[in-house]
Formats: sequence, structure tokens, C-alpha cells
Amino acid sequence: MEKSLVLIKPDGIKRKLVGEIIKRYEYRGLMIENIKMIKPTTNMLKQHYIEHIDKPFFAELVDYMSSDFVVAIVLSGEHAIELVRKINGSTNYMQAELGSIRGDFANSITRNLVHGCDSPESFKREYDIWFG
Ligand code: YYY
Ligand code: MG
Repeated sequence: MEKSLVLIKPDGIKRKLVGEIIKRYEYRGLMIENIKMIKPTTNMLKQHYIEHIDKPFFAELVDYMSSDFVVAIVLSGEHAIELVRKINGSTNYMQAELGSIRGDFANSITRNLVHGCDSPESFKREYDIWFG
């Protein structure tokens, strides 16, 4: 069994899509191991998105993500990391497959509803940030 770290971003909560989003993970067989709502600090987000620190969108991303509460979730299941990212869909909403969360609901690259970790190493790092 693998674990994945998911965030439902502030737009997911504002648009009342939390239930819809969690349902999609559960329907594909993933189990909720832990879940909480949290208003992240800028510092948490700088650590979370450290790989993007030099990107032009970094400041806007941190501003947006720290603007309100997010839902942090640990999911478990076989191939949980890859499966979550497939359920989430491509980063850019224009390329996101129909049937994925972003493909069905996102209308902005920054406000793209969900985050999923991309490797077992990033799971460990992100778990410590959100649940440590
Ligand atoms: O892992 P994932 O969320 O699909 O994408 P990343 O390439 O790791 O980017 C993280 C986050 O940054 C993305 O979900 C939205 C935001 N972002 C952005 O605002 N503008 C871009 N051109 C690329 C990414
Ligand atoms: Mg990423």
C-alpha cells in the first residue's frame, strides 16, 4: 500500500466541491487515512512548493494558497500517488482530461482545485509539513 498527500485548495472549498472531490478518490478505492482543514502559513507553502521557488508564478501561487483554508488529506491504496494524479488531471486546466477533477471543474492554472504529491519522497516531505 502506498500513501499520497492531497490538498483541496481554497477554490475547492469556496466552490463547495469538497464532497465531489473526495468522492472521486474513494470511488477509485483510495482510503482516507487522515484529514484536516488548515489555513497554511506562507512558510509552510514556501516549503511545500520549494521546487517552484524560482518560477514566475511562485508569489501568486503562495498568495493564493495562503488566502484561506485548505483540506489536507492522506490517502492510501495501491499506486496511490499515480492514481491521485490521474484523478486530479493535468496541471493546466486546458489540457486536463475530461473526467478528471481539473478537466471537469478547473478554469484557471493557479486555481486548479487540488494538489497531489508526485513521489514517495515528496509524500514524506509534504506529510511533515501538513501533519507533522
Ligand atoms: O503537481 P501539479 O500541481 O500538477 O503542478 P506543478 O507543476 O507541481 O505546479 C504546482 C502548482 O503551481 C500548480 O498546481 C498550479 C501552479 N502553477 C501556476 O500557477 N502556473 C503555472 N504556469 C504552473 C503551475
Ligand atoms: Mg507538483
